[in-house]
Amino acid sequence: MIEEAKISKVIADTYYESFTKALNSDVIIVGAGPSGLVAAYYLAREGIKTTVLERQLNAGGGMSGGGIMMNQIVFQEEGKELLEEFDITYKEYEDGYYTANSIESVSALTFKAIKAGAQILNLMSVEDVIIKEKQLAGLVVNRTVIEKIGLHVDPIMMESQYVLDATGHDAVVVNKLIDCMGNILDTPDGKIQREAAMWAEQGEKDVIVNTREVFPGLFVSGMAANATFGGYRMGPIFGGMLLSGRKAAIEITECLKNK
Ligand code: 48H
Repeated sequence: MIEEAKISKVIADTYYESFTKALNSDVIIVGAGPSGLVAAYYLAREGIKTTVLERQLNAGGGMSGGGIMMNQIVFQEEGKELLEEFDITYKEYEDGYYTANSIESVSALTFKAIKAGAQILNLMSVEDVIIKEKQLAGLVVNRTVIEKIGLHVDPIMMESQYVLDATGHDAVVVNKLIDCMGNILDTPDGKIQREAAMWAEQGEKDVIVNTREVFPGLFVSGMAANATFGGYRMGPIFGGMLLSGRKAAIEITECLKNK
């Protein structure tokens, strides 16, 4: 016999069991776009307790929509090994230009991150940072719907050893950090630099260089890294995003090992 209230109880019990576990993570990744999902996969694969907080209903960030809603995306030579790692079907269009379906790409990244052990909590919006003794110690989180409607409902707090800002163009966590701590970044004026104009080739290089720790406990990846350090944008080519996520995971794993 199927009981209606039992269906609800199953959902509430199992959701809150995993939600409670996520309150203390090794790493919280903010944003389930391509760089965040790739980082989640590589971290979780190492047995690192990884939580991804995503504001939207679905994972994928800016990857799902391809270029102006044509759901194909482009990868360059350097991105090919990650297409293979994630088992994404791709075609070589011309020398050095590979293409894949954006929906399949997002699905593969999401599936592999979860299967590796990462937990993705969707409809969760990061609204503030926890800073203790000049170290990022966690995040302040609210339900997206509460944020959107503008209800006066207090958030909750989640702690982690490291946070990865993978929020794309908005670099939400870095911006919050600066609001709280002033202009403390390793940039000429200590401020966030904002991303530069379109230059795909340079932007793809910049995003790798700019992926790094920006404050004790806080790393940046993907477009958040280029927004932080003034890197160029690159349009719907995604090799750099995937490589950036992997670099962030490798560096965070190293830091956790050395703690
Ligand atoms: C929780 C949040 C919050 C918040 C935002 O934009 P993304 O796809 O990020 P990346 O950096 O992995 O990929 C960038 C790529 O999609 C892109 O935009 C490119 C290549 N642009 C080039 C160009 O020229 O424009 O994903 C970020 C994710 C999204 O899903 C957001 O919903 C989420 O972060 N997010 N999640 N709390 N406060 N803010």
